Amino acid sequence: MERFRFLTSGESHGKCLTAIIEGIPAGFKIKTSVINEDLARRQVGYGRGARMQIEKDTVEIKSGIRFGKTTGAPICLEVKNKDYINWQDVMDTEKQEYPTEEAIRKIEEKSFTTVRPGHADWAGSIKYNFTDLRNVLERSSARKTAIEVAVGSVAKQILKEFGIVGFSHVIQIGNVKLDFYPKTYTLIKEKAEASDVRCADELTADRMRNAIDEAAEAGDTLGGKFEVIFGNLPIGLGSYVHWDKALDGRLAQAIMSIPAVKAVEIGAGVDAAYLRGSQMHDELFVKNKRVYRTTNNAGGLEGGMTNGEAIVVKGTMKAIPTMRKALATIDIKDLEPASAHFERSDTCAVPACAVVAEARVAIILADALLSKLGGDNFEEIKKTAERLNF
Ligand code: EPS
Repeated sequence: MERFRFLTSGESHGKCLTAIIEGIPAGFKIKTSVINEDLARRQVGYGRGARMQIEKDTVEIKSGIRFGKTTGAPICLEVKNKDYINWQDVMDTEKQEYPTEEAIRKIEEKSFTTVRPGHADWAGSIKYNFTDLRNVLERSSARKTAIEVAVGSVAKQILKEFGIVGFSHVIQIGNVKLDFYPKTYTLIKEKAEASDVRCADELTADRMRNAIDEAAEAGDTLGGKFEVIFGNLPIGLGSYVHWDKALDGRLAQAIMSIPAVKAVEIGAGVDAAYLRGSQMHDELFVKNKRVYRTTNNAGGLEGGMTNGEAIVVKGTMKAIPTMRKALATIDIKDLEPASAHFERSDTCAVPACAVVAEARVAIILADALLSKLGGDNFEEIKKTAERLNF
């Protein structure tokens, strides 16, 4: 990341999740209420577990913003974990010399040694030399995506100043696929936003909910596919000159590293294998000196650069590995066969994952845009954008 850098910290049941964003120029309007709307969007979703009833994620901006505008200083964001109140003894950051019997009981109750297949438990315990898998669970949990959505919301507010907007929607849950797409992006966005499975077709959404119910009843979990689309991008973000500057590669990394994501596609994606060159490539036409295309199989990216079409990225999320139906596994304390750990979980988190992916795409795009435009303050950057006809 050249311009929009950030780090997060925080455990799933710790006090809070925190992010520090660095590189944001001065003078950008950032609204807390807009960040909170995005946080709420991540929490919605048919099939989510009991934790979402406990949390009502809201952000506190701790620094870097004064009277609603960025100052050019690092921005610190915090989302408190409401559930922490129930975990204070277990997640204590100090060594308790004389913990109460009650505290010892709670710590023991929450420690576990039976690996969840598909989660970070096994490799994490070996890598960090843990005997209590709680240490792996706490940071590997997808809970941390809450603060990432807050960071993404800052990125989206910056992009919006340049007319760049995007959305996400769910195109598959389990074996239920969205076959009927509303005609325009505006319609897809509106319908997905109103749906608790983020699906733009009501009948498909019903079938998705049924699939989630069936999986829940069986103590099982479901994965699926989502799509993120951003439009109105200037041509030439990213580059072909080095592999780490290719915007398609950067977007793939950003989506692939979301917990439980197993595949990323851009434009035609895996279907590109079946398409001949004459079918795959988006021909260019011109009318009144305006260049246009009638297809977008490239998903808005050619040669690792934006080409002026909408960016279309798909992600595939596997079914959540924390599940009621216990899978065969091992116990790390004696390497004996065991049943996997389960406390509570989501049956399906694909709608939430779509919102997280939207945030990740926004962060990469904001970084690419700010890197291209340079400058230290909003007025300066806006002038450059106008000069370049963005
Ligand atoms: C999550 C919070 C977690 C899980 C989920 C994501 O809450 P808890 O562990 O307290 O139930 O609901 O994380 C996972 C399922 C996982 O496997 O990491 C959240 O806020 O998104």
